[in-house]
Amino acid sequence: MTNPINGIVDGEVMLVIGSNTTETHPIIGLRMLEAVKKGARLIVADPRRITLCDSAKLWLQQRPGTDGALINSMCHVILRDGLEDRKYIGERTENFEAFRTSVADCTPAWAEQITGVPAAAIEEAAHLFAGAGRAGIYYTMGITQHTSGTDNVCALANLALITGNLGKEGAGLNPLRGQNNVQGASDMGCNPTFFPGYQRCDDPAAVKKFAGIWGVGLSDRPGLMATEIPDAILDGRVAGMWIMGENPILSDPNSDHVRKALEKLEILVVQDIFLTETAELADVVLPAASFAEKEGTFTNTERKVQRVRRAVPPPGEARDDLSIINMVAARMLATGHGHTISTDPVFHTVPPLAPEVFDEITACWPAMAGMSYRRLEQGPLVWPCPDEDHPGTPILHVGGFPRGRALLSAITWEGPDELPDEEYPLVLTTGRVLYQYHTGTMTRRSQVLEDAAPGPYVEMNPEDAGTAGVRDGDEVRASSRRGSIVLPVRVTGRIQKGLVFIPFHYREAAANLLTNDALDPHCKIAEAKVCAVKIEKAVSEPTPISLQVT
Ligand SMILES: Nc1nc2c(c(=O)[nH]1)N[C@H]1C(S)=C(S)[C@@H](COP(=O)(O)OP(=O)(O)OC[C@H]3O[C@@H](n4cnc5c(=O)[nH]c(N)nc54)[C@H](O)[C@@H]3O)O[C@H]1N2
Ligand SMILES: Nc1nc2c(c(=O)[nH]1)N[C@H]1C(S)=C(S)[C@@H](COP(=O)(O)OP(=O)(O)OC[C@H]3O[C@@H](n4cnc5c(=O)[nH]c(N)nc54)[C@H](O)[C@@H]3O)O[C@H]1N2
Ligand SMILES: [Mo]
Repeated sequence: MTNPINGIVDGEVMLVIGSNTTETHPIIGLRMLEAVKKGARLIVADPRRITLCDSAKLWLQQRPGTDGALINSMCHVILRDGLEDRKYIGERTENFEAFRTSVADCTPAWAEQITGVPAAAIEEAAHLFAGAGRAGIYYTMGITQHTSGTDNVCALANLALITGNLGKEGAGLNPLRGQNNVQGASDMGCNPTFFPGYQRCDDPAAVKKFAGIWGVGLSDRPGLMATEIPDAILDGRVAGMWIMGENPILSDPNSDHVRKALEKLEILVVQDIFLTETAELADVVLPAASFAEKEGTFTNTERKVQRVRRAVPPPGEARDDLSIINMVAARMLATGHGHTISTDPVFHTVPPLAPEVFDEITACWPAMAGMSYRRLEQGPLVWPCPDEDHPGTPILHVGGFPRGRALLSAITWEGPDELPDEEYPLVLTTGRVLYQYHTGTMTRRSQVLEDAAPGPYVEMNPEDAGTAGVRDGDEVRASSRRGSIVLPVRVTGRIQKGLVFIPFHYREAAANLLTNDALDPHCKIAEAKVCAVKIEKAVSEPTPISLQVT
């Protein structure tokens, strides 16, 4: 997020697009509702009638995968009606003319054809957004999990920029990050293109810097994205994997393909706090400790770095992730396989502990250089925090951008990879419910949560249910080109005609057996939010009659 969570209440207008905030970020959702109570106007753009729609001034119900057209059209209206912030555009952005040309034909009438949102509603949204002194954008997976995910984010950045909403309170461009420490993981370089702190691994200066710090030779070639690995295994480019804290058998699109790939690996190591579906395939399982059983820091969605303290010891043989990595590294050194890891003599005698790792982070990345455990004991700090006296930076881009001027991008809308046809007439979108977390390895162990959200279902519009000849509560078979599952149907007007929704939490009807693994060409995220499916009444298998002769 460019802006802090507490600042949400200072906004005049909020555009929540592709984020079911009250279910997936309930605390942030509460702040949004508080802002509405204080008079802020809320625009929700979501194909489903999510709970936030009840508090919205305007609900744009676009067809899935059409956000690029919707946002470009809002920008078109803003420029057409002269509502843009000319001073901000002139002083702080570049590439305006190319951008203007790119949205010149994106009229509301054109966008209505693509998105299904009435042209008048697009005009109203554009006027509301551009008319506010402080307008914030909040987006999540409804925007990013598409083959056009990167373009969608760039389009939203354009909208924030031409209205001058980056670098001030109660505004900003705010991706709501999913896990407690996913921001920290990105910051630390859990991405094949970057060293820690977004320093590119193909930048010779960065390679030299990190080779110096770590005392090893480093490749300057970006690695593979997680979503590219299944194909790389199947065509022989990857032979071994060490998976920490992920359950891709259930969480990666096109699960059948993922399973085939993982089964082909020469060696699979899985490090998890539970024996997951993925761990069941592993040659070696390393039992890890949970967040409450270890030391360290987490960086939350607003870039706030906070201390995590061990509250209880890990059970049985479980160890915290850092200790496991240290133990494997020590064994590699002891058995002479250590040539690819650090030559730092200290490493051989004293494996790093969480505070030393933190010191290394602050030495590697200028944006955290001013942080220390000592300062964090006094309270959290928000990066960038470049020196010891720096108070941290809750709002990014006040007065300037790291690259100087912000780049407006010319985005042309392209539709999803797989569209409905005669055989698969419906669009499937997948996502979450309040009471379950992803593949359920953690939440499905809680009886309270299971009671609240006990099983899979598919949400379907009454008209589509009529066409398919199914009634609320019936067991149906949902099939795509990649797989099929059986689950009960929930008939509801919450979802638009032509679209069905399945939460991906449930192994007994795993939504990812159906989803499309087509990737965004830039960031390689899979299109989990759109694929073509059909829904039929499930025909129960006849119970086999035993002909045993006694
Ligand atoms: N309870 C709970 N909370 C969670 C999680 C969880 O598993 N359970 N997971 C966490 C994680 S890691 C993440 S990333 C976040 C995800 O948080 P969200 O992105 O909010 O969750 P989703 O349910 O995946 O999808 C959000 C919305 O996108 C809409 N949508 C679908 N297709 C489109 C489209 O084409 N365009 C637009 N604009 N919207 C579309 C859906 O209707 C849905 O309302 O949640 C985090 N919080
Ligand atoms: N169809 C569809 N698929 C999706 C999505 C979608 O919207 N639709 N969303 C995608 C998104 S945004 C996400 S983030 C992914 C999530 O996908 P995953 O990350 O694969 O899902 P989780 O179930 O959260 O798995 C996390 C694992 O980490 C383990 N774990 C927890 N704490 C620790 C720890 O401290 N150490 C270790 N070693 N392990 C730990 C848990 O037991 C669990 O098995 O799913 C993606 N897949
Ligand atoms: Mo996520």
